[in-house]
Amino acid sequence: MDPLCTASSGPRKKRPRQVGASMASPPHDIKFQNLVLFILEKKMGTTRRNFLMELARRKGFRVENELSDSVTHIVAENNSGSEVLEWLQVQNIRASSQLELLDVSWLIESMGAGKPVEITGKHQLVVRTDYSATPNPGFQKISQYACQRKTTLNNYNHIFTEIIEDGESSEVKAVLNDERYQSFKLFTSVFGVGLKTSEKWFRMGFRSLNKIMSDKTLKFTKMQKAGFLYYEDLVSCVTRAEAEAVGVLVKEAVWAFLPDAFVTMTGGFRRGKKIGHDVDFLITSPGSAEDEEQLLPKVINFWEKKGLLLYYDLVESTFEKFKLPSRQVDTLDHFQKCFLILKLHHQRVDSGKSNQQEGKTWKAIRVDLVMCPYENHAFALLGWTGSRQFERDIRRYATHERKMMLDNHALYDKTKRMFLKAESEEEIFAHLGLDYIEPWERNA
Ligand code: DCT
Ligand code: MG
Ligand code: MG
Repeated sequence: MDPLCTASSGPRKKRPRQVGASMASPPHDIKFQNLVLFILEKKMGTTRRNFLMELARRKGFRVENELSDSVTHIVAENNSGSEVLEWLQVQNIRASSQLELLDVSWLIESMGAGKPVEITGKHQLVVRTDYSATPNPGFQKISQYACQRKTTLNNYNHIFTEIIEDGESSEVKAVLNDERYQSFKLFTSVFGVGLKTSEKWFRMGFRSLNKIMSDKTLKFTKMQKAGFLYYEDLVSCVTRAEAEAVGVLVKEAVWAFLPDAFVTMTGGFRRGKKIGHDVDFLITSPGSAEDEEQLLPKVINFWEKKGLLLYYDLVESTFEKFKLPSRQVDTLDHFQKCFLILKLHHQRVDSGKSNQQEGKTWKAIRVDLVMCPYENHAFALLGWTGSRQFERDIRRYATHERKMMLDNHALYDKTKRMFLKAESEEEIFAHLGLDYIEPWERNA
């Protein structure tokens, strides 16, 4: 049994019965095996800590009495991240960079939800990055920002996504079995179907894609029609070999019209992922603005003539040169872009083996092309490399730690009241006073 309230509080003499009662309570089943919590008593007090520990355990969380190596999340109240780190230092505990420092609001929300809620910036405790003030040189500071951490693909701390992808936790299994969740997952797996449409179909009583597809009363967008038509191909992930083959197609088409253009594979594949849901490319050219504007329409036309174009949506640029970067961390950029489905013919080596449909010699692949002005290419590259979490964090970092504004187009220094130019991602990191993080270390 896991005895409660013994770590730092010591036995309470005044109300022994209350403590004794909780100590005698039966052990609770741990529902979230990959999460090990430690609740900090400092500034919270013994009574509240005991109460929260007991409640969290009842809700299926594993809560340790003492801080150990196995702890993954420290929960504190009225403490900043820096204060928690100082406390750890005094205890002579070396914090691993994987440890999450969270405000008690995260625990309370999680208990309310009956499962660990997604950790967002509002839950994460702020650590001031004043390295000079660190008395213990061996002590490793943890940053709440992914742009100050190196997150490779084999990183161990993907607690939530691990749990979710492998479906190992019983709580997650319950969620996964939920009818509404199942339907939303199924419906949104169709290209062009978002939460709003899923909600509508669910409320109309639909539970399967076949029923939806064969319903005569429903109207589908062009995007959804393509989504249904190429459904099997699009839900099966794009492999790196396929991504490289698409890269050859993209370069061939782009260089036919703009031989000096730079074509870079971005997104998950640039971060070293072996599979993806699409293949993303950034295109830029030092040439004229007119050439730039005409390129994507020409490329589309080129593929259409070759019979490779299954679907496209060309979004025209709304980019304005001296517009301040957006304050929102999740906002979309203004570059010209094209969302496509391309027909990728199977390479000779694997023909016949990987495709299920008899006689089909190609696979439909989702491709994103982004065209940016040459002087913005470093910002666009940083933005389109992701991960989304990394992008959010680096923007938050720029805003809160540097009084700067960063988005996919530019970096603006609010103190100096000027745009900071960059030719490369390294220069953007340098402007932000950050150590450079390689693309394959941005898998936050
Ligand atoms: N991005 C962006 N603006 C958008 C869409 C995406 O800045 N409108 C950024 C965020 C990550 C990157 O571009 C690539 O996006 P995705 O292709 O959606 O994600 P991914 O990381 O490549 O993952 P996947 O392998 O599933 O495609
Ligand atoms: Mg992608
Ligand atoms: Mg994409």
